[in-house]
Amino acid sequence: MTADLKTVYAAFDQHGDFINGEPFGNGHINDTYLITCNKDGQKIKYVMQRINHNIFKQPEGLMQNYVMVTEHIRKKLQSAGCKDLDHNSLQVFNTNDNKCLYKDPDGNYWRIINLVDNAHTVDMVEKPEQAYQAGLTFGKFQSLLSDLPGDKLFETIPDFHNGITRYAAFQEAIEADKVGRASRACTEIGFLQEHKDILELLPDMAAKGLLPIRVTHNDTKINNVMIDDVSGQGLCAIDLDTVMPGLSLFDFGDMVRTATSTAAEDETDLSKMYMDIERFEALVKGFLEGAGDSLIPAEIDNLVTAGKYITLIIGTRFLTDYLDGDNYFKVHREDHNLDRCRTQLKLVSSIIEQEEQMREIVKKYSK
Ligand code: GN1
Ligand code: MG
Repeated sequence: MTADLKTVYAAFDQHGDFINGEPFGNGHINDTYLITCNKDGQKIKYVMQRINHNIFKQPEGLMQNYVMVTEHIRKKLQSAGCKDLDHNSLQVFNTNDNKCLYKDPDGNYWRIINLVDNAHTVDMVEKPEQAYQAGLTFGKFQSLLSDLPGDKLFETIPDFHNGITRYAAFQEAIEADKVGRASRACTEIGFLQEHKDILELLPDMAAKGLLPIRVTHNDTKINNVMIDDVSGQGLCAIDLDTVMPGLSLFDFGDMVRTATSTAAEDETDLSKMYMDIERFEALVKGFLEGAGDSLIPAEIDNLVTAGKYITLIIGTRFLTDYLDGDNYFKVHREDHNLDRCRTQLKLVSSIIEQEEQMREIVKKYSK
């Protein structure tokens, strides 16, 4: 889509004259732009996003969460003595009429947030230290929000990490076979059918009341962590669209998926994709350190399960979207979603193979 970024920007109560805007980041859902402005002779940058309202059906509720969570975090960082809030947290900017969201004449929803300066993201972990930093950052995120009651938050996508409903949608997609692709994905369909029980593990535990409902991020992939350019330290979690009531294990699971894996999510050479045990160790260490005493033993005991659970869910979602004709995730080539599904299934197999060792590591750090 070609949006008139300058006009959208003008709807916000902004600080600086618009210079230009360019596509930014690798998100699969929203359209993200980096806006450069001139403020008193200095160049400043913001992140401007068009929220995909086909997927996030109630952008107002989503933004209520966004503001509540960012303000809560900023207040806590401030009282803990943080000197540079803009470098360590996100902030939502208001429109000229004092709203956190702008609806353009075509019905698109826009927001502007700060760009965390002197920082970057990575799409893949290159060394265990980055897995440690990701774990630490999302662990702290968990702990910073542990006193925010989950019921205050709006559910931006109901049943987002519900393996049972995700599997049902997958079954429907096979039966409908809308675009005639099912025959090209027989192996993957078979794998999912065989491993269906994994998708029931966390819902079963949650239904028994064994796991607390918290405020969780729900999209803790590695490129949603800002990393300081100089120190390499994790600064803050970004992409807060799916922050809502959930299980801490969803967040840890999605980190296992993206911070311990050795290849890109859409790698076609599957021999490159596996769960790296050194990165897993660094991730566990970071997450438990960051979360402090906010986790209960049942959560810690299920960290490994969470890894295979979320990875299988994302694999299921990629395959479902492939079978449906690529309506959900942005794709950049034919069979992109099938390729993505394959890496996830390979990763699930790799986690299953190493489960015992992984459990030993969790034990070592949870003492
Ligand atoms: C989507 O947009 P992005 O890249 O942050 C998706 C996540 C998936 C991820 C897979 C709202 O996240 O759930 O894990 O793609 N977000 C939504 O890369 O569905
Ligand atoms: Mg996202």
